Amino acid sequence: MKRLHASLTTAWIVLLFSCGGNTENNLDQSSAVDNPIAAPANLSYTVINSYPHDTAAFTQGLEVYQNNLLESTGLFGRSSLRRVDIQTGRISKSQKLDSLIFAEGLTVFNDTIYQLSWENHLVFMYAAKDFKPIGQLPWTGEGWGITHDDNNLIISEGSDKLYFVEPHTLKLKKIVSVKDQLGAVNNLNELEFIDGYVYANRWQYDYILKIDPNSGYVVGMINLQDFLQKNSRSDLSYLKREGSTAMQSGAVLNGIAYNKKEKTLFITGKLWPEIFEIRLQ
Ligand SMILES: [Ca+2]
Repeated sequence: MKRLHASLTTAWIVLLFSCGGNTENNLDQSSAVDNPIAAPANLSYTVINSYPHDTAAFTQGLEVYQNNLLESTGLFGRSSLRRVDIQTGRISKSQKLDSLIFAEGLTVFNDTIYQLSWENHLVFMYAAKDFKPIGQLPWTGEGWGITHDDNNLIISEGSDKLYFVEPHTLKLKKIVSVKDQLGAVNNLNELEFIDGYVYANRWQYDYILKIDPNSGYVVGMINLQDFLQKNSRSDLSYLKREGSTAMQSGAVLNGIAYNKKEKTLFITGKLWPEIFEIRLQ
């Protein structure tokens, strides 16, 4: 067992500076002053474990189901639905998708798996116990991430919007715009619903957002930048040997799964060699 501790002290403003290049966050000071939203709290965490992860898995969706991880992997010709043993990373069940489908996020609602596709405008449904296909539903926009609350599926599409939809029909019930003290927060990706809040990966950023699903305000942020630079980032050197870089390969932080029993989060990234288990403090 690898026990590591990461206590985060990096100020929000430092993160914005280091991320840079995001025009939506480059608002001038007067706009920020007019904006009534408080800056997100920096959420401290402890890394309590790391487990092996298939470096061929372009992780798009991750969720705990009956003591296993369910994972959706993307890319054309490599998209799949998997059941993965948490401790060993062993894939106990895997189903390949048609090579023309680029799979995205995944969630389980009432024992039905919902798996998004990126630009195929389809949501695939399977029985969670055996991956038996149940059907598919049309989705007009792009599919990036998906989770659910007690009544709705919640879908992201790479913008600042969260779509709350009825699970059986995907009928739109409401749209929530996500924002922080500097304005709209776009590129929302993989999602996880935990204790009344939506947690979201943001594409190409090394942090996870905690979003109030009623207001859309970002109320907290798990900054994984320092920790990942020290750990998984260096392990991505295997990509270099294959003539690629993490950025060229799209090997970014993506994948959040809540372990209700232990109140911990499993987090990983596309093509990453590890899944980390963290506990929020
Ligand atoms: Ca998830």
